[in-house]
Amino acid sequence: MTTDSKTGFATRAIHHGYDPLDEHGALTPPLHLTSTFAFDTAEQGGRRFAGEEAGHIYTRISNPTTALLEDRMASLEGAEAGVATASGMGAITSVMWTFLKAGDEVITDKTLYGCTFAFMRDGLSRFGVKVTHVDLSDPQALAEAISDKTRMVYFETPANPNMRLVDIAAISAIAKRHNALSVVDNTYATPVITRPIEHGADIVLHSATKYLGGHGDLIAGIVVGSAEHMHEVRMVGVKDMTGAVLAPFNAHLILRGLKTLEMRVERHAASAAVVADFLTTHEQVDVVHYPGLEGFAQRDVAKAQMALGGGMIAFELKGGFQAGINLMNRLNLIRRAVSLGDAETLIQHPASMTHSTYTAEERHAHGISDGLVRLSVGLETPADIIDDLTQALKAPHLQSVA
Ligand code: 4LM
Repeated sequence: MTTDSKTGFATRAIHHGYDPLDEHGALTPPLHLTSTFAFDTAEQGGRRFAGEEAGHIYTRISNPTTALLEDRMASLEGAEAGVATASGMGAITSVMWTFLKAGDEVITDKTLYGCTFAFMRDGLSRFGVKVTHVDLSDPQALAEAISDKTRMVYFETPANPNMRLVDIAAISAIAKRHNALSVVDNTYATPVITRPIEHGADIVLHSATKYLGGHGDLIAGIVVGSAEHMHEVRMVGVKDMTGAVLAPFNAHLILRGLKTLEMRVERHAASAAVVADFLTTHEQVDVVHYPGLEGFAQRDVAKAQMALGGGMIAFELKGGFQAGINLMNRLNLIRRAVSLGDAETLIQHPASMTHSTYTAEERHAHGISDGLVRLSVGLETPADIIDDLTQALKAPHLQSVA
């Protein structure tokens, strides 16, 4: 179906880029499980390689099932084009290896997902790219740090795991004035809540493993942006530098996930709002970081760029680190697992799990406290999630920990 920007988000998530009548009436888009594509003639193969004729060549470059996902995600993010990748890390590294070279600088926020942080510290730096961490919740700090060498400004909002927000419009405007690309990891918010390109960002990427897939059954990533940038990411970052191409089967599963993205994210956010309210009033809880709370430190930024508070909550217990561990061990319904955005509510401890790639000193310097516990609120009945937290927080050993 041909859709435009006036067509509703959910309608585009279900129909954009596909007409069943083109495929024998098949309501569900076909899954093209093929690694290569036969050419009519040798000359045609030559023309496709030369870029003189459109058409698929080899699935590491493009595939019809994956292309539909790329078009649909571009539509949902308000971008011209997209490139799907084998993982969120594949999306991040493909973008970096496409646009950065030795001598360039990346300015990034202080808080990043653990493996993104490790890639920048141990990967990019080995190849002569300078990585500078700046507190991007303060646009003035970027204005002071940015220079002619800055090729890219990279951030997550909300940031994993502490929920700090970055004002996309303010940061992208400063990047643009210095000819630097602004790249936003929109995994936590999803385009249901925030569409960074509408706020001036150049490139948006996701771990599609999370809300986009939505069912905890695959690993994937996606990048969207201008057609020109995406052509470069495809032909340099994915095809040659990382080879991090998405399997068509996983593209098919993500297309299925996208059909319910809007309603899932709305439900995740509605439940998270109730759970966050519960946590703020609980006597064992010291601090709750959730953008939907009136008392959230960056509530003005949340209101300007987030349609909903999202499904992720970070909190700390009065008993600190050990109380958080004890709470996790007492839970029955809520699963102790990394990842996020699944139907199941998941809890994890960033300092010992997703962010153990930081040293203790780095976590301290980058605002990731040891006592922080992260909750990905799932799609279960909210009262059951709260009941599980209530019984676990009642445990006597939690109360006795000082
Ligand atoms: C986690 N996160 O936090 P792949 N960007 C963000 C992420 O949270 C992640 C990635 C990229 C978690 C994984 C264990 C904001 C991952 C990387 O895992 O490569 O799809 O995405 O629990």
